[in-house]
Amino acid sequence: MYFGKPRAHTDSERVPPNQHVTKKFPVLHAGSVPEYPDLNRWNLQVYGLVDQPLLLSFSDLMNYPQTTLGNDIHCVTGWTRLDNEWSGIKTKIIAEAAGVNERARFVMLHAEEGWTANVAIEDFLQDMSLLAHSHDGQALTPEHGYPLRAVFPHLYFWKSAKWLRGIQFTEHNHPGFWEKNGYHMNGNPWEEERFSWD
Ligand SMILES: Nc1nc2c(c(=O)[nH]1)N[C@H]1C(S)=C(S)[C@@H](COP(=O)(O)O)O[C@H]1N2
Ligand SMILES: [Mo]
Repeated sequence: MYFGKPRAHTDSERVPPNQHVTKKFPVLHAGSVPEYPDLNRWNLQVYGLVDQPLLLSFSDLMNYPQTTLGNDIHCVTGWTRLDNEWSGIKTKIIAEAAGVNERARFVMLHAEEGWTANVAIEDFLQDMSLLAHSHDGQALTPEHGYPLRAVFPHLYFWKSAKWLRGIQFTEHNHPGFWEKNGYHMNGNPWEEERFSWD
């Protein structure tokens, strides 16, 4: 037997149960990849239980303080991609700008083609949660959500809506697209909240 090989240093404590690490960046979504020939016609709507609904252009967003954060992506289908770098605006900055009402307990993320994902307000406001326009130093590619996607590092990646167009603050928890199809309302990878019956 050969004992000389040092034990591999792993990132296993960063990998949630039943996930495997990949270096690839798979593309996963329902529907088609939207095209934006003119970014001036893109906007982001912030509405629902807020004092000041917002209609933000891309340059409005870029005028908010910018943050770059590292995180790990955990897809519910089983892959984990470590050490992603995202740049964008912290979600809590947008929530503050809109003056979120204290009755708001949930957030519905609205993407192109009516795709939605729901998150609890604590998850939305978490310090690491971002509205990201860049990944690993480059503008998002069309497949990965150009021009703007949500990033919730502590939840399964399906909650991280690509092609984000609306943020709606609500009192009650409504299921989004995958949640209506059996995915979990919360989606915490450390608790393996994959499906509604988990
Ligand atoms: N608008 C939109 N966002 C979406 C989805 C989608 O179908 N539509 N799929 C989600 C799922 S299931 C995953 S795993 C991630 C995949 O992101 P990626 O393609 O950048 O890896 O996007 C999430 N965001
Ligand atoms: Mo996914």
